[in-house]
Amino acid sequence: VEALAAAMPHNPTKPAEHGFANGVAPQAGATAEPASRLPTGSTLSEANSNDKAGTQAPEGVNATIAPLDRVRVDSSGQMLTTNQGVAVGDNQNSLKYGVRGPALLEDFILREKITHFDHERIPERIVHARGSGAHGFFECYDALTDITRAAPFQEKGKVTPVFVRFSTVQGERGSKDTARDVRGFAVKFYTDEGNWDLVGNNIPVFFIQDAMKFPDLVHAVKPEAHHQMPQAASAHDTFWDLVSLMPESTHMLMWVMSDRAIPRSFATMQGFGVHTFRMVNAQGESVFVKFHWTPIAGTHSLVWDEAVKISGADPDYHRRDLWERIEAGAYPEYELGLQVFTEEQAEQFSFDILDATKIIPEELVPLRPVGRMVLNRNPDNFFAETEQVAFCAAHVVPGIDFSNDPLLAGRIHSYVDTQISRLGGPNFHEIPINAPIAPVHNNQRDGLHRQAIHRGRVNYEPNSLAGGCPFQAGAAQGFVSVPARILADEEQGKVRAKPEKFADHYTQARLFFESQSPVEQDHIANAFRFELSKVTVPAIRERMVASLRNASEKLARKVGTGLGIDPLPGPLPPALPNPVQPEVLKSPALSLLARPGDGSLKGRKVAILVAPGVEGSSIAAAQGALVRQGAVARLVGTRIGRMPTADGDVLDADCSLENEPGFLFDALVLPDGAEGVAALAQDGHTLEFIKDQFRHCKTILTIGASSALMMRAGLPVSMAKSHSLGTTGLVFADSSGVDSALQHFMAAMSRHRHFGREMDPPLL
Ligand code: HDE
Repeated sequence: VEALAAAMPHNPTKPAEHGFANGVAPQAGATAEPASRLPTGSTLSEANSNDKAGTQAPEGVNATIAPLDRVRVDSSGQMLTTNQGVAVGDNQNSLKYGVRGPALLEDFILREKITHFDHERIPERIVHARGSGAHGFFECYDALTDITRAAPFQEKGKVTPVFVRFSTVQGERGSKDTARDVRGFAVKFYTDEGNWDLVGNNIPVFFIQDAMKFPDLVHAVKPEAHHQMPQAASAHDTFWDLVSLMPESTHMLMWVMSDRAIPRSFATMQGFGVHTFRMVNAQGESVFVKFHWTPIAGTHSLVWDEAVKISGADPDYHRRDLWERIEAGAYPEYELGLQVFTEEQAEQFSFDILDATKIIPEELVPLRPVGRMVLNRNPDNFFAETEQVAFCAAHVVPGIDFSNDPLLAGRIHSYVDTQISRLGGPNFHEIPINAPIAPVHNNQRDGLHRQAIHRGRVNYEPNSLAGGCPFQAGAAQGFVSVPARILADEEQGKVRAKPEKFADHYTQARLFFESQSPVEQDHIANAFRFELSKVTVPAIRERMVASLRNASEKLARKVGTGLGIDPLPGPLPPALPNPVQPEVLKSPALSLLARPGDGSLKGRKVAILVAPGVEGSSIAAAQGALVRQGAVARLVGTRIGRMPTADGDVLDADCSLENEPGFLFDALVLPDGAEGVAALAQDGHTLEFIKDQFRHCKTILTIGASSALMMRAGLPVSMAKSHSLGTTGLVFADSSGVDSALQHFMAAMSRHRHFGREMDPPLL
């Protein structure tokens, strides 16, 4: 404490607060030096060069650590106290008049404890309630000063700390992670010129074109108003009623019915800013941009049957995956890419760039990679960080600006508004996770829970009594809006209407569907079938199929057949019968398969089944090889604990067939050893385990005696054996050939799934 007091002369208990480095207060009336709280030189050491950008943050380190240290609490070795710092002598018994007598009102210790407890919950977010967060950093590949003066892009290798929150949209705070849903992908950049929030999703388009419809959309997709069901699911009447009446949602429906809506991991999904934004350079020149995050691990998703099962066995599946990847050093990493285009280009496009239901195909405007983001640190406290973080689409910094997208306009209003009630007043920007690294000085004062103690009598501007401080930054440093022209709209005056191209609801829905691989198309059709089969009103199902006919006859027919709708209803009359010819009819970049990633096994989970009497040496070889590749290889036993192997060793199973079922793993190793295999065959969980792995098209290595397990599970072993090793994702080995089989197994694993095995309905 003494050392701290010496370093922080002004207020030893609240150092470095509210923008003054080292806690030193300004002299009354003087101009405060704007102090950056970033570590000296926000560009990290060139000594850590890598082939991408020349710089890399040291593992496990990022620049938000130091600023948040001032509020971190570590109670180890400390005495228990009240919130007033009074030591508590007895934390077990309330104060009573005699051991059997009444509790006394004067027990301020009990009352403080219970009162605090009574208020420990805050309202959950109205959407995106379920979320998981991580700290990290963004590193710029090259200076982007030609197009923007935004702080993170000013220097090659510049590092900006970030906090990211991933979320589902529909479900409540405690709902399952693997619901079919859009995922939020919200990034807070703590730039040295203020906070910039890129509050995006894992899907680049949205259901609606205008903020006016957002409350209706959310009401319709949330659990139904009368009985609050279903939780975290869009498969119900009110959602499909609304969207079938709102064809502008068709493109988005294609994405949410695709496997994008059931990602394997937050580390394997893309992120998008969705709206068109602007970037502005120091000369005030602006270009339009779309923001894309691309996962280095590739885009990978679950299959529906797997997602449903996971939601029962591990509702925290994505949260756990994110946490464990970071703890294990398999840091999720994403590349930021920009689609940059001019207003003149935008005017020529067949679609309107202000319409959030449209993408710009990458074949039309290619992605320009500009930096990478690494998530390398788990939060210390879920509530303080992940729950209290407040993102806002309006938080931009000089160099970033908005377009006139009417959906974005509504968002610019909504976030702070909702946070005022969720976080209990207008001062939530002072909560540590929300506080910018850049200093904050203004005359906004007071309000609930104000933390800053502003000095002096001046709380207005202009003033002479405080030397005019805080003073306006002016155009050179301050935020200046782009003086955008509004094209040809001057004569229209105020209208409640949309541009004509907004009415083309189907061209890009078709583009998306046509750009998918056959497997992905099947999954989209199956998802429509599943969701609509849960709709109880036949007219809603039929209207949806009628609408789909405008996007794809093939899809509509498949969905109709799956729902027993025969003959198909006539197509819904489109709002724009003759839309402009699109530039691109097929965009391979829209397929999940287009981004297989680096093929790394880092963070992938492999089950090695064990029972007393399995052969130990091949298991050790498999575990060692997988761990060396960064995979998580777990011994899944008929029970947990130690068990002898056939070759005189001892294995320690850290999970069991019962507590970690097969669908929680990315791949499977089945052991050799007659006695152990016989024990596994006795347990019905083993066969379920294998069937799920097979059904979900995962890679399976079968060693020696375990072939019997495959037969017993009813798998077409002879078919698989006749294929060359690995092409079906089923690899067989006898104990002598384990090493080469392992190489095939790991190569097959890097392809994630083997959809050639998929059957609808499944034969097993
Ligand atoms: Fe949001 N959205 N949104 N949204 N949104 C919220 O803000 C809203 C939209 C997104 O992890 C809310 O603090 C409106 C698009 C994410 O904390 C709320 C409209 C996109 C998150 C809100 C949209 C998003 C939110 C709820 C239509 C992708 C979670 C709690 C005009 C670009 C952030 C909160 C987090 C959260 C409003 C549409 C992304 C109510 C009015 C499009 C990732 O303010």
